[in-house]
Amino acid sequence: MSHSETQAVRTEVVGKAGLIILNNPPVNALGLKLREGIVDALSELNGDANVEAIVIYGEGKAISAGADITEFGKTPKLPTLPEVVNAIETSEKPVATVLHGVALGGGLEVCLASHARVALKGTLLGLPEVTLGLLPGAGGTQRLTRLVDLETAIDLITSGRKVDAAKALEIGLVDQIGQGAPRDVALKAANDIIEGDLKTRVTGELTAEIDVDVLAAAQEKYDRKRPKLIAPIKAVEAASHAAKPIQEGAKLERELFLELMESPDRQGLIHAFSAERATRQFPEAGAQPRACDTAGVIGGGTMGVGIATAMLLAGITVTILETSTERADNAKAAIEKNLASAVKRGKLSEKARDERLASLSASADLTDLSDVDVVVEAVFEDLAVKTEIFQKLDKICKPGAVLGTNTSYLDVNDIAAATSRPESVVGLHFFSPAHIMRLLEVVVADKTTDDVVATALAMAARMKKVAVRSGVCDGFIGNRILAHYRKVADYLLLDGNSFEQVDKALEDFGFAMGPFAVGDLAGLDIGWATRKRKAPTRPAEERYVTIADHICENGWFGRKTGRGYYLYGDSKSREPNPDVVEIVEQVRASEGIEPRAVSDEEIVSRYMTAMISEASRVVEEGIALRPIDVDAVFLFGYGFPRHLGGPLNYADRVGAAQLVAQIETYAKEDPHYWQVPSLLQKLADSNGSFADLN
Ligand code: HSC
Repeated sequence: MSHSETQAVRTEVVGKAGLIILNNPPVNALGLKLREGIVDALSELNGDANVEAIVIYGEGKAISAGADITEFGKTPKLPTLPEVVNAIETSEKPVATVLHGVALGGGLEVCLASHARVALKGTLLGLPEVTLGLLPGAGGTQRLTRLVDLETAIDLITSGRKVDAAKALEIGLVDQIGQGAPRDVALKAANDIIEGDLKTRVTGELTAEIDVDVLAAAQEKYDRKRPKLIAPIKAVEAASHAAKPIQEGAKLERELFLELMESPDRQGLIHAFSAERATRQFPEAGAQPRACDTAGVIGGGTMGVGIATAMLLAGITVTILETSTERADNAKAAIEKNLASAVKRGKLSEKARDERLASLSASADLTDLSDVDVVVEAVFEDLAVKTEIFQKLDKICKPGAVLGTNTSYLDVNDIAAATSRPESVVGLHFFSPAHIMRLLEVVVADKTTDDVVATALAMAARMKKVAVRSGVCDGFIGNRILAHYRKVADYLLLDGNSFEQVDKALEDFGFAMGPFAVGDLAGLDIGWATRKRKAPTRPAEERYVTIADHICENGWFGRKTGRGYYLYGDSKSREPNPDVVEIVEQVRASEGIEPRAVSDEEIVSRYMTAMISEASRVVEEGIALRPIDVDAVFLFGYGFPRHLGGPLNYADRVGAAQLVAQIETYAKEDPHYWQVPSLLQKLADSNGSFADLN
């Protein structure tokens, strides 16, 4: 047995087997050290007369998650991944790869260039580059199309979808399913190759069957999609070259990859990927979390039911609490329905569903929460109701229980003050439907202790939520910013644009739905109640648009009543509500407004500038830890277009100086609303960016 070592790649010779062992935690990303190591290892093992077959496998949790994302945007260092992949494919001695954990992007491309692939059960394989605004740039589009049928290849390349090992075997992406530790499977694979039991072949020498109709259908599908993302379209173009000799096709693929590297979509999508992970860095993250194995959820409305479902799905034992046995049973039935739908969608097995249901109980007796680790109160947004519940919980719950409130705007300090243990009280602001939406705002009040915050983080991780730390203010990070920029849509409507034009301009920009359509979906009565609540504190100088109030006075609350800004019939399409058009005209006339419609571009500019302004204040005041936390809130809770990276990532695209200039222009009409936030001004003066503050 011979042995040589580099930091990230080791070789080992066991009998006639030459092993290349990847060891670059946490996910064997193919950074420079790994790329150099693989090329050196191949050369060493090819030169070793004892070696008859070479097998690559990974240590840790995966064979490889692909190219090292942190190297993107920096000067590329040799060898490039396409060169590594080429060295594997052209190796004199046969090379197999053992796949475990995940084989993604460049990680899968290494496997595709190998002469045989053995996957461990449960391995996930995929080319997710499009989700980062890229395409597979190390031969993925060329070799996948040679191994599996074109339709399947195009689907995987353009969707970024992952398949498990069993499916990969079925479609011809891997040759065998292995059992045991990656190292044992690697030794067996080498032996099988030597004995002729595992066939090897050079993928690049196979022929890809290119059907132009399949390519055209895929192009058309992605051309039609809104927002129109360029990565899948370019990926199809790359795949169209797969009938050419491998070196030629791979070169054209690489050129398209490099083109995408320069695109703003790529920057935004990678920022979104990082945002999901960056938010885990809380100042309190190092504290020892308290237990969170059992929970009580108070309130069996949509929110409580969603929260209870999310907890059950995470393996937490839940008691759902309501004011009567009947209501508690209804809530339980609604949770059962959510779990049934998870089974239907293939997210949960029937066995797992039965196990989860066995850990659900419903009660109308608050004392049943005496022994739970965590309570989440999700009742009506009324401070008096909430404080009464917390006073009772204080008497009932065991010492050390975490007491969470799902309030979306009330002062968590006031709620905490209702107890003798404010240190255990934290805001846990879920987004509806809570078992689907990934965002959880963790609202840290003045006295909340670090271990309570760490418990919220641990619970969020268990529920696969994106937890974002927020300070206390009306609406916390998300709803506070929303309350500010949403007014712009009403101002645009009052001043002369139609609500359809505002919606359409913002949908063309990238939002799934414009603000008026969203209002109809959420229920216009919700905004109405908020406006009434805020009326006493509304500054006299603030412009107030009464259109939505008039719509609500007619009992038109949007989709749930069949009409709001739009009319909703049986079909999914929306028709502008002529009565609302009339209301708009009446309000304009009564206020003496001469309608003046602005361009789509200006609609987007005003809306985004308002959003960025309030987001900037939220960072400046320390409500959000960093700009990237604001981005995460909008990406995971408010449907912000992922390719735009979040409001403050988008702000850097526009530039602080330009944003300040826009605010100054708009302020000429409405100096109360349009004010330059001092942080934005500072960035403009110093030529800085929000990215510098992350
Ligand atoms: C690619 O491969 C391009 C190639 O086609 C061609 C390029 C060559 C062209 C050259 C032309 C000249 N890199 O998510 P987690 C980190 S594009 C660096 O928390 P999980 C992650 O940030 C790539 N780091 O764990 C985190 O760091 P932190 C295509 C990466 O178990 C830590 O690992 N590949 C990384 O929930 C743990 O990650 C993808 O898109 C990477 N590639 O999920 C896969 N991947 O601890 C992206 C992860 O500091 N990755 N990290 O926060 C994933 O989907 C998930 O991370 C996993 C693990 C499913 C791998």
